[in-house]
Amino acid sequence: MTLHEVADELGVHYMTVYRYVRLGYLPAHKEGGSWRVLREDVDELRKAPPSDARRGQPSSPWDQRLLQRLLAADQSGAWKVVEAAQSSGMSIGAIYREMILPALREMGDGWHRGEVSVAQEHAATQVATRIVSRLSALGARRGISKGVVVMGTTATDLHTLPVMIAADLMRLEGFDVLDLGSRLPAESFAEIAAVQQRLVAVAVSVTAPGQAEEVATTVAALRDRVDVPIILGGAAIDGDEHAKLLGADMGGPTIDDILPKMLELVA
Ligand code: B12
Repeated sequence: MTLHEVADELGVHYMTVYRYVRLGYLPAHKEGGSWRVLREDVDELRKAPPSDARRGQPSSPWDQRLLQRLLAADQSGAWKVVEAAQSSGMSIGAIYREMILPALREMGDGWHRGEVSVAQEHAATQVATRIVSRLSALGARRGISKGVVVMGTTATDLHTLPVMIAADLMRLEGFDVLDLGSRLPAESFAEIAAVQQRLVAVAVSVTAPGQAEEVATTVAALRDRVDVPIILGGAAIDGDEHAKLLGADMGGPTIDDILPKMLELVA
């Protein structure tokens, strides 16, 4: 259905329907440059209109609304959901933790179950990357730096987005992060870490499974060149013990497992 048809059917103004779409609680996709909505989604909305939707305020969970926009590869709609969350008072840290991370994880689960195609996942990841870049600029923090953290992946891990997000969450706590992205050879990783002033830790992001050997090589190369804690983290790291087995000083799957320890390091 077009947005005009939806508006007629629901008895609301076209702009109201447009806002429903933009704010993420009426799923829509583009056909030939204009929005199309599935009848069943309109029926869903009619069955359970969010009470505050009528006042123009979004009420469906933010992560779900963001996920819908990501899956529709709708960059401006996705950013509008983020802006709406921000104007409702959500902090940048909360936008990462309560919207972006759950939306990406759910998208990954959908892909794993075969419900989200590879192309859809790639397009959604591109939109998410752009959203994170914009959000990152908004989150720039002033004040005294807690020191430098050099962060990247192994030479075999393609997951750049987790590095970007984890780097931003560290920056929000006052660390200066040198973000090396993904697939940097271990020697280059160690070389750049070794010349940092005020280096307080090196963070290796490990998301792709099956990289034990590559992780151990990266940690060993870093050990040769720096004497600060080496931290492993990401979806492929089970916890502190796992990180230590791979030769690191500490680790955990999420940044929040590690941030308190990092803050202790520099206290
Ligand atoms: C986008 C994506 C991709 C993109 C990455 C593009 C990019 N620019 O990043 C592409 C298509 C390349 C990709 C490829 C693959 N992927 Co992928 N991918 C994803 C997806 C959907 C989102 C990733 C993301 O950004 N997540 C959001 C992150 C930020 O969530 P998070 O990990 O919970 O976040 C925390 C950690 O990352 C942590 N963190 C990150 N770095 C560090 C460092 C330190 C020191 C610390 C402490 C913490 C930390 O901080 C975050 C905040 O707390 C996930 C789904 C998911 N559940 O995440 C799958 C996922 C990560 N991929 C997965 C897999 C299996 C693959 C492939 C092997 C698939 C394949 N068969 O080819 C390949 C691996 C390729 C390779 N060699 O790297 C699995 C990994 C499973 C696992 N580790 O056990 C997941 C979980 C999907 C799934 N449910 O199966 N993928």
